[in-house]
Amino acid sequence: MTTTRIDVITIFPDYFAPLQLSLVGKAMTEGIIDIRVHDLRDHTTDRHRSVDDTPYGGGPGMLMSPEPWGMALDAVRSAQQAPNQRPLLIIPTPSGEPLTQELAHRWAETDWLVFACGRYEGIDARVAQYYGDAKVCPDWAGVREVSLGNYVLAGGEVAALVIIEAVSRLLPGVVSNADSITDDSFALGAMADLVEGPSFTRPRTWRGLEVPEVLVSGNHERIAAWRAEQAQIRTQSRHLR
Ligand code: JCH
Repeated sequence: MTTTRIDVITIFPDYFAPLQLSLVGKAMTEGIIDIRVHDLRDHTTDRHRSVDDTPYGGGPGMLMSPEPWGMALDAVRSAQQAPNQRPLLIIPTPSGEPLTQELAHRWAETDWLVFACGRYEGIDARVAQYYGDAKVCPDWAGVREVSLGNYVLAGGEVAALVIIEAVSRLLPGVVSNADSITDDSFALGAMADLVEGPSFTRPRTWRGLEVPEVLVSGNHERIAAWRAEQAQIRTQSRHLR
């Protein structure tokens, strides 16, 4: 078993405290993942430890300067003992490729992920350009600019947390075997165009509401057919497909 290495660069390292909890925290304790969080400001050179500047061409807000990012990313890359490993740089941004379960599966197969979490209005575009150029950066596996959806967050930290959680639960040994079988045979193929219907546990009657009779019938063919039908109904009512 090879440990998945994840580096996170941010001006808010405290954002990543919840990674110690629950599923991801346990995976770290067990050595399945190794997450290191770095403060971008440790890679500034000026007295005020500044990381932002005004955008060329004008416009509202500030951008993150490329210099601290270059220093921080190079430091993360060269700190790794295994020089044959190449990190994949993931940059959350509202203009990126939408995160999907397929991407989560692909990145769960990757042994080293580096997250660059921007703030303000994002990071100077040359950072993605530079680390994505295999001619200039042959010791990197490339750059992926990723979006969680069409809404604007205050920075890349929450997006990185979401991606880390989606990837971590796919690593061998993180969730129970029964769960991972469901995920592999069902979620990957089906999730793109079908959501699950409702599910129920005890008690059979709760505040006057009954669990559908079919689910307690013991007839597994009827149950499967009912679930497929409910999935269709919910998928259509949510304006998917
Ligand atoms: C981010 C911001 C105004 C960016 C800074 C870095 C990702 N799906 C998703 N929504 N929002 C993000 C995201 C990721 C990284 C950063 N911001 C804030 C604010 C902008 O206008 C161009 C861009 C937001």
